[in-house]
Amino acid sequence: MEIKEQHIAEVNKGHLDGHRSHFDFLTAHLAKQGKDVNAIIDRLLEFQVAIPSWALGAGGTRFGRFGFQGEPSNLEQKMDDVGLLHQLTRTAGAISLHIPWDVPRDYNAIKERAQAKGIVFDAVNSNTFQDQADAAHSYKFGSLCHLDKAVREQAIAHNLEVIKIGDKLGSKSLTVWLADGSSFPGQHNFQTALQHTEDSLKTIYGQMPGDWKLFIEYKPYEPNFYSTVIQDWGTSFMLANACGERAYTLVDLGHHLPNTNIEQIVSTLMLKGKLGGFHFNDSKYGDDDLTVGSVKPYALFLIFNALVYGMRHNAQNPYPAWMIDASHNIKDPLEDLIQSLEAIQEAYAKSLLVDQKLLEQAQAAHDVAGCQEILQNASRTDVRPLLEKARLNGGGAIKPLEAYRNLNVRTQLIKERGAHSVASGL
Ligand code: RM4
Ligand code: MN
Ligand code: MN
Repeated sequence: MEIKEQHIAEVNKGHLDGHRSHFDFLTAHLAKQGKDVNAIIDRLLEFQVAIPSWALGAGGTRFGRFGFQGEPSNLEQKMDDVGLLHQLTRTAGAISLHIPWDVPRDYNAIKERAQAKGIVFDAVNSNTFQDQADAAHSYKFGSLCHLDKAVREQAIAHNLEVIKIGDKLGSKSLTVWLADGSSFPGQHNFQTALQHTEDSLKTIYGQMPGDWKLFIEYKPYEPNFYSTVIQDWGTSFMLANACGERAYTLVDLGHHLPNTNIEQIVSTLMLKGKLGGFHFNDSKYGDDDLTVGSVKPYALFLIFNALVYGMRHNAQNPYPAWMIDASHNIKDPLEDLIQSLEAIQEAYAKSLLVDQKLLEQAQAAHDVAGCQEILQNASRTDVRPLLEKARLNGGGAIKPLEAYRNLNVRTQLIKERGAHSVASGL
């Protein structure tokens, strides 16, 4: 299915007046504060977030999965879904493939499809947390950390294969998330597990093409419940340093114990030039993979504030690879992704409003209340008219979720794909 430009323009019509009056009001207000609204709108349009290929179907929990009608059942259809998201929001111009869930069959056709939709291939993700039917060895007791060399070699070979696949599509980075760890005390020798992981990652890194980056993701627990080999940013950072210049830490918002100060982690990593990638989601308890901004929008704003500062001041840090990493248990995946994209843009726009000079002055004067005021002034601004304007300029929908519903996208997808299609993924 494709949405015609003219159809988006038609659904936009009903919102144009409202948008204009909100936009003019906000612009006048921000102009008084010396803010360049157009520059913010340009930044918003530049900001593109990758959609992971596994996020287009219904998610699930270990207790079950409730399917969703009209799910994409192959990579082509998943790309079509990302294309629809991008058309409506103008901010989902990339896809991140998970191998072996989404191995392309016809590379040229896939590349052409992506190009036609204005989508690029971002980081590719390896999977050594599930056993594959044709695999000689099991990952039940780990992959890159495994005691048995043959298992480590199989996991290394898989990562190299993933790089090959990504290379054919124009990806330039590999994300490694390991489930490796132990579920019971005494099961692992921590030192051996870490050393094996480091050695395996170095082998992968050593065979990556010269213009590729390696992103090392961390997570404190799950699926293992006693220990995880790469449990925190410090371990990831250490491993990235051990690998080399083009190895980086990847921060996933859900991969922290409750109340962790993620904005501080982001700042530390960017200062050291080691923040390579970022996975968006929200959570209440752990790796809940909820809609971005649905539970802790102020925390998201504070994190964005640190990211924006880093992007401005840390030339030593590469531009991070952004991806949504969420699961949509009981929502239409596309509706959920639209909401996440909106929340990301909102937090980004608000952080662009922070008066960095004033903040610096307030910090120097130890004006603690003043510092908080500056941040809150930005975060309390309703920036949605700026998002709407950015989308309008890019040919997207003023209200993407409403447009998605009014254009009956899901009904159309069900007609095309049927009610019982199932997407690959978790
Ligand atoms: C993990 C992690 C990875 C993602 C898998 C599906 O918890 O967040 O990034 O690839 O889930
Ligand atoms: Mn992740
Ligand atoms: Mn996760």
